[in-house]
Amino acid sequence: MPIHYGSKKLNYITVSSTVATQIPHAVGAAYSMKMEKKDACTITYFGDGGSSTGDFHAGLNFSAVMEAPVIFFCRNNGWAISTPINDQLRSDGIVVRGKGYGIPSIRVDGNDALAIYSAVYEARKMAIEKQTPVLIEALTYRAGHHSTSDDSTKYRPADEIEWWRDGQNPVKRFRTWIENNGWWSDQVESEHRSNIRKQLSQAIQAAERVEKPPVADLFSDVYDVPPTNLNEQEASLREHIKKHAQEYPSNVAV
Ligand SMILES: Cc1ncc(C[n+]2csc(CCOP(=O)(O)OP(=O)(O)O)c2C)c(N)n1
Repeated sequence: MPIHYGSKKLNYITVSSTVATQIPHAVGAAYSMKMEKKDACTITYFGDGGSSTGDFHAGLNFSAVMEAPVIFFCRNNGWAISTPINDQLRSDGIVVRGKGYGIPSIRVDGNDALAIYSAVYEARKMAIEKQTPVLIEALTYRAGHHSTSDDSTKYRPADEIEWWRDGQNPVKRFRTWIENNGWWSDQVESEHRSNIRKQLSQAIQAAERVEKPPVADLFSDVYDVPPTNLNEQEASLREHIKKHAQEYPSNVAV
């Protein structure tokens, strides 16, 4: 999916759509860093919905007992798609759950960029120096829909969304702060925006010039020996492409 990017170079692991599976992964990776005595920790992000899964509890307990240097970053935005937080838990948010497992835990204003920066900075220091997991609960609100197939006005009032989107907007708040400190102005912003727009349009043009990958790539990279149903699907797709060759680029059938 579009947000499932990753980068080996930047130590950024792709998440999967299965909610919260990244939590035990992060704990395992942190535990291996501990065993290798690396000067590093892992950080994993999830929503309040993620904290309602078994993987969350298993991950927190394992990390506490094994003293793994991992930061659990929970964005509590009040909603797991259309399920409000009150239908998910009766504890005082997520932060108390960390304490229950014996993990240093902190709650921060999730719409305050500087508060988030200093919480994560301190958590990283603590995780590495003290070899401990740390939980951060960022209190915020999901001002957008959950996804393009969700219409959140069906289950919450539009003026509530507007109140958060406008006055509590974290970008707006941070902008006010840098503007008041003399580091930003309308002129700087307009230059910045036109620069970024130029970079984006160049990147889009470059991406559009890249040839589509060959069909074979759809069927490789998962199985060592592809099962018969996959072979049948590949044969059927190739038959379809042959029949409608004019609709596909010439390299696609490779
Ligand atoms: C294990 C699992 N159960 C259910 C789903 C369906 N699902 C997709 S997103 C989601 C809610 C996630 O909540 P949260 O992380 O709070 O995301 P937000 O609504 O804030 O974007 C659910 C239940 C899933 N993808 N994986």
